[in-house]
Amino acid sequence: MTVINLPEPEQLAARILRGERAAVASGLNLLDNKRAAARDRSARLLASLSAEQALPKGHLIGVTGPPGAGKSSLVAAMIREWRLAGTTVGVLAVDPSSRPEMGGGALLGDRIRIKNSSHDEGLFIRSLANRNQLGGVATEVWPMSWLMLACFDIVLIETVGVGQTEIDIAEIGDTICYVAQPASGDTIQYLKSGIIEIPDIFAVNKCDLGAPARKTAAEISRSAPRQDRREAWDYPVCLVSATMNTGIKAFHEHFARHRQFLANTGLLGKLRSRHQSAWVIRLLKEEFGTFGLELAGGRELIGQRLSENGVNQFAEYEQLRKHILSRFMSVNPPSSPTKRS
Ligand SMILES: Nc1nc2c(ncn2[C@@H]2O[C@H](COP(=O)(O)OP(=O)(O)OP(=O)(O)O)[C@@H](O)[C@H]2O)c(=O)[nH]1
Ligand SMILES: [Mg+2]
Repeated sequence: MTVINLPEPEQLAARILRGERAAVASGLNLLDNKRAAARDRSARLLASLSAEQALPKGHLIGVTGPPGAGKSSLVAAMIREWRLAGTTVGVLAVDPSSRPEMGGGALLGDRIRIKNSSHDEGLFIRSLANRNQLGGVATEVWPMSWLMLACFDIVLIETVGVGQTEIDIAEIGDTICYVAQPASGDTIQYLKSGIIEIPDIFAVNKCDLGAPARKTAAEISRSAPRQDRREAWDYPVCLVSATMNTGIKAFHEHFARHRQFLANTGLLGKLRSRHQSAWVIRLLKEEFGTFGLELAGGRELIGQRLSENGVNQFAEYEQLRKHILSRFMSVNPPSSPTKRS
């Protein structure tokens, strides 16, 4: 029998914080490991990472939009800008839709395209293709993003916008960008739905197509939330072309501007705290249902607790989980199974 010497999660955390790519990869594998034996190690890794960084300085960006809008091409163009400026970037490419015709190929293709700027220590890409969306992408993507935030300046999550995913991504990212394409039915649908409220930055890609792109941008500008909806943020709608590299610089600068806006207004801390409560609640609900959530004190109390300064969300989650389990055991101890009627 081979004995594999796994690194202690605390040591792994230290290496991740030093920016070691191999450690980032092992850490993500550990978080992705659903076996019971990995649970405790994952929890220790996350607890020790967030003990070091209560509010990671990095910028967590979500990019979403309909299939084929050019998200991956645009992400690749943005990465070039960031890397030129010496900014390090981690990417999580998520395709929760399990589109059978794609077979994960779309993301692999994306990886190759992004690889243009690879062999680069400052860029790390992890693909999460064909996920079972049970519980939503947010449950697994949040801890992974948190891990990557420990060592990259920018962590970018790319998802395909299919309704629920947009809502999920809004519960993760500091800044959300929606990529539209000219004259697309998806974009019209999007404009009609309530989720137009979600993004902070809009891009209409493929502006090399001319008039249809300008028309779509005008439609989005008309539908985008007004300035006063979220403090003083002005919701830019950018005409860009990822393949022609048009408008990328101006588009790309809005991300740093939004990050600055969040920091200046104090929204960043609030947003992260809201996102961490959403994650804990979502996970507990997925595992134990509404009854379990109530046993842990209910949404409101959990939210309050997690918004307190210095609370380690991952440790808190583990504690709440243990608490619920012990309550379940006392309600229904294993030695006296209830009879089925
Ligand atoms: N004309 C034009 N085509 C573009 C532009 N950007 C991307 N494309 C093309 O649009 C197609 C889709 O681009 P992707 O970057 O794969 O789009 P995506 O949104 O990531 O697609 P999925 O991952 O499948 O949802 C490709 O054939 C690109 O070459 C652009 O600026 N102009
Ligand atoms: Mg893509």
